Amino acid sequence: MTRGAFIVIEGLDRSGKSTQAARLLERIEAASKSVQLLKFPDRSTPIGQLIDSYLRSRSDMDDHTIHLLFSANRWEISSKIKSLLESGTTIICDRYAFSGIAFSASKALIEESSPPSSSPLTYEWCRAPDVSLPAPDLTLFLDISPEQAARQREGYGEERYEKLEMQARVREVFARIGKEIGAEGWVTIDAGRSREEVEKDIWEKVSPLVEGVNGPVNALWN
Ligand code: Z5A
Ligand code: MG
Repeated sequence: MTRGAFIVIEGLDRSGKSTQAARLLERIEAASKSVQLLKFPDRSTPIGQLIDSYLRSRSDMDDHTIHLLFSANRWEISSKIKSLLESGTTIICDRYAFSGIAFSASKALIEESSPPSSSPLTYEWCRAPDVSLPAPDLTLFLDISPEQAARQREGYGEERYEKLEMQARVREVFARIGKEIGAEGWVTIDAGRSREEVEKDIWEKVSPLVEGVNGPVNALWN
């Protein structure tokens, strides 16, 4: 018995994740396969609304608290993810736990973290709440330099973390995560090119998984 594939799209801000997630959804639907698009943060839930308010700088929160809320926002949907995969549905997920680590762990090295945290968030601390979530079968990391994203992509700079220094640090933490996951589960895509070129590379990696994946849904970092 095969199950659906769990495909995550990660990347820096404005790297084109949502654009590519929508295109991938269309492609898989066109192949008459069962597929669902998810996005984190999911701003529609009560936890997601707290996160939304924080990201828009309408409220402030301790760095640990907001980190745990991002994780809780994934846990509240984790059993749905597992049952969709087991019922044969492919999931495309626009950001996941890797964003959680990359953004929170980067704050420790950025002086402007607000309000200043008495105990800085380490990489290991940031990873812990997401251990045992459903593990992606493939993560596509859309890579673009923060400078190019800021210069060329609309909407940059509207939310809390969209500052060059922070984004450069986030890119480094993502690189560390990619190394730990390994080449089989983590693919870096050059997102500084046209939408069509990026889409072509993504499809090359995803199309073999769309027919289904063997074996149970793995647990993240277990
Ligand atoms: N965050 C966190 O801290 N902890 C967590 O656990 C999670 C997230 C899950 C909000 O995320 C913030 O939450 C984010 C991380 C943090 N930090 N910040 N800042 P979000 O996913 O809700 O953010 P968003 O508002 O959707 O922005 P985004 O994801 O960064 O954008 P994107 O999806 O990567 O890009 P896009 O919307 O597809 O494209 C941006 C623009 O560029 C748009 O006008 C496109 O038409 C254009 N575009 C796209 N592709 C191209 C190409 N190839 N060429 C030219 N133009 C393009
Ligand atoms: Mg997006």
